[in-house]
Amino acid sequence: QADIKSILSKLGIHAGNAAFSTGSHWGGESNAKSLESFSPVDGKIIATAKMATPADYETIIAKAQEAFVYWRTIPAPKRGEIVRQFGDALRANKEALGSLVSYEMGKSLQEGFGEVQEMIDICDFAVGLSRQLYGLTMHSERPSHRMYEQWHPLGIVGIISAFNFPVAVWSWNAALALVCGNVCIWKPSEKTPLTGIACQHIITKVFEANNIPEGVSSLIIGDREVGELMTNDGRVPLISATGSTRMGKAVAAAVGARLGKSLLELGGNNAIIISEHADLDMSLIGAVFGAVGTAGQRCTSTRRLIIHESVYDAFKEKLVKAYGQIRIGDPLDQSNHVGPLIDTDAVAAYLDSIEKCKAEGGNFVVEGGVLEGAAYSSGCYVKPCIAEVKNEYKIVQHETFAPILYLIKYKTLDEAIALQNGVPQGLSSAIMTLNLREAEQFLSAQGSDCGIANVNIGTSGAEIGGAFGGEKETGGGRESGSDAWRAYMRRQTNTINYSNTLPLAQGIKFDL
Ligand code: UN1
Repeated sequence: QADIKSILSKLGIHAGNAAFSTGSHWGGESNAKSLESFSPVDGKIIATAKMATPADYETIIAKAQEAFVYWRTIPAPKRGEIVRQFGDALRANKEALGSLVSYEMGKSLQEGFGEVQEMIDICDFAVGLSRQLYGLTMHSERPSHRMYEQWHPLGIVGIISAFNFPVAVWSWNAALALVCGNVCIWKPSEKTPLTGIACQHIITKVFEANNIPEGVSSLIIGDREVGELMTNDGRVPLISATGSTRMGKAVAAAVGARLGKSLLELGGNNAIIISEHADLDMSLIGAVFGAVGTAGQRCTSTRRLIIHESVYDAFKEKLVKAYGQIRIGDPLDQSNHVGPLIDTDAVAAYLDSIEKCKAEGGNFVVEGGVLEGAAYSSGCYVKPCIAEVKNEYKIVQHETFAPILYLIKYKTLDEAIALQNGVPQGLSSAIMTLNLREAEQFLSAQGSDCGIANVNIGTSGAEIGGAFGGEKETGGGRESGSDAWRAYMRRQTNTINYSNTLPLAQGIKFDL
């Protein structure tokens, strides 16, 4: 507890925190509603924050609009330099911020540090990118004409993030959006406001040291109402939202109704195919980390294992044995593998899914349940469990954000790929095989329909260098690496005539 206190004070978290920040300025109406942040680790209230009101929202938008007029004129490599300094500030705060992520969200300390590492990595990526916002040049069909395209910033980018990666997902969006010349408004999950406040303190110090005016990167604390103000607001050209498919559909409808842009990272229902040609020891690590890591609360968590009939029993036995070794408990204790679920609502959803699975005929080979006793007093610690199921069960088609792993048997690779694709979601997928033909078929156009498809790696733990996101109900957005930056910019096609006549395209004659 003493440790937590010093971490909180290092990161600028007080007992009561302001509702918003446009940079150095923190504000909010004093009579506004409060939001309490509970730690699922011990069930204690860590601190409270005020919730932003519609008037606060207007203050933030006004500052952001003003800041954009300034920020878009700063050369991209100079914006990159600010993001470079932000990366350094994260390096200096890695331990404190990673620990707070672990305490407020409940993931293991290793994963808390890993999350901050993803932030540092995306900053490095964005610094390089700030000199590589390339457009194409084209040859004009008309003489003495030149055509090219350039990429301009959009304006205000609204970022709505989820509790499970409370800080990294913001940074993937913010680091790219900022080097692209946008300003950002971030609404963190109401389950993890404090890690958001901590990040805002860290980035603000960097802006202050560089005399950057208010409003380039703002934070707004609130619930769905604040989110709706953003999604309905024509002054926010891009909304990047991470969360459930249900939330994503509401965001897409609101943003679509005003023909704005949305970038959606929604649910996954990720499977690993374990072929008869798999290295089973390696497969075991990928499958177990994928299923129980972050207590099954990653959008990339492994939810289904599609196992060849010839290795099914052997692999099941290995899994059951491995699940027997998993240590569940305080995530700040590095000897534990699995921490708590985010809250007791998540525990109720986990229990409900187990019941539904049983009702549909699921056979549990590792039983679930809620852990009891002094060490688990928050009521959020659950046992990772495993059930043998059919892919078509309703519950198997649904993403439950908890460590429930489904086993499905297959005979042919075509059948395995059809099972893997046979869900509404399309985020991450993997095959474990040492057979080249199988691997290539899985990666081909007849293979996985997901945004991420891996060979001999599990479904979770993607590196920031690739484009991250998925198809179907996952929402179609791509964040972080590759050319994901384009989503944060508008493309402008430019044609320049340096001749002394004005020929029309398509050979049209128009003489005056
Ligand atoms: C998420 O769960 O929202 O690929 C993001 C991974 C992490 C990111 C997960 N790098 O598992």
